[in-house]
Amino acid sequence: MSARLYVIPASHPAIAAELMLQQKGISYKRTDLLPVISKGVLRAVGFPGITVPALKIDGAKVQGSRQIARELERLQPEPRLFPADPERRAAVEEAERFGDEELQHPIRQILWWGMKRDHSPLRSYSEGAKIGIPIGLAVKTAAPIVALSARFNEADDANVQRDLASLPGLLDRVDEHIAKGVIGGEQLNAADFQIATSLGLAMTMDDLRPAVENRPAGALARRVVPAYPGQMPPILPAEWLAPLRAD
Ligand SMILES: N[C@@H](CCC(=O)N[C@@H](CS)C(=O)NCC(=O)O)C(=O)O
Repeated sequence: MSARLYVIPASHPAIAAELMLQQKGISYKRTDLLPVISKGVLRAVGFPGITVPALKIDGAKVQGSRQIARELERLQPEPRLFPADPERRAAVEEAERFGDEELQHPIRQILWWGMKRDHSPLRSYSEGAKIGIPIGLAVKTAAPIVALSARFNEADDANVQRDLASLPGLLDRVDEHIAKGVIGGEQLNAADFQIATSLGLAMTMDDLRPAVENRPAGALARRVVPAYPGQMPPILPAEWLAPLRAD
């Protein structure tokens, strides 16, 4: 099987796709892309959409972390990413949907808001990436990329304050999925990868880590992505973090 995964370094759904390839034991090559520039590259290599993860596998082009999970399961059924039992599969698919549609984006918006205030953490998120230019140069010239990414992801004050207010509820739902055994079981499934990578990215941010690390959600993230790249020092206004402290 020949596979090439297109990622943006430290992108949470891209790390989810990479971990799923690894769980399946499928060898792959990785192309690291800078945000914004990624959109043009993905189009140039023939993907219909503009986001990572994007996977070329045996001539097929698959984009989106959930679509990639299904294509990997189709191409190589074992070890399974989705349970065989229909009821358990439905629960995993619902948890995966929650991870993709509800948890993933708030974390992304908070990160870009922070990057907009201070670009310097970008270097830590790009650790080990091969983006075609030295990381130091990329960081020095990152201002327009960060500004465009923040705008593309609507990482404005109002949205980020709303994200922070919703975060305790989202974390409770993760813990409920763990308590029910939908995620966090012996064998990791597609929802584990989808959810734990968002939690892993959240825990790279000093402002968010205390709200995540000491609960089942935090333990799941450490298990699935023990070395998530990146570190963002405290940057959010203290009053915006009140919903997290009250939890
Ligand atoms: N829900 C999609 C989201 C993909 C997505 O938004 N990816 C971001 C990176 S985390 C992206 O490619 N953004 C384009 C950019 O930043 O230029 C998935 O799970 O695949």
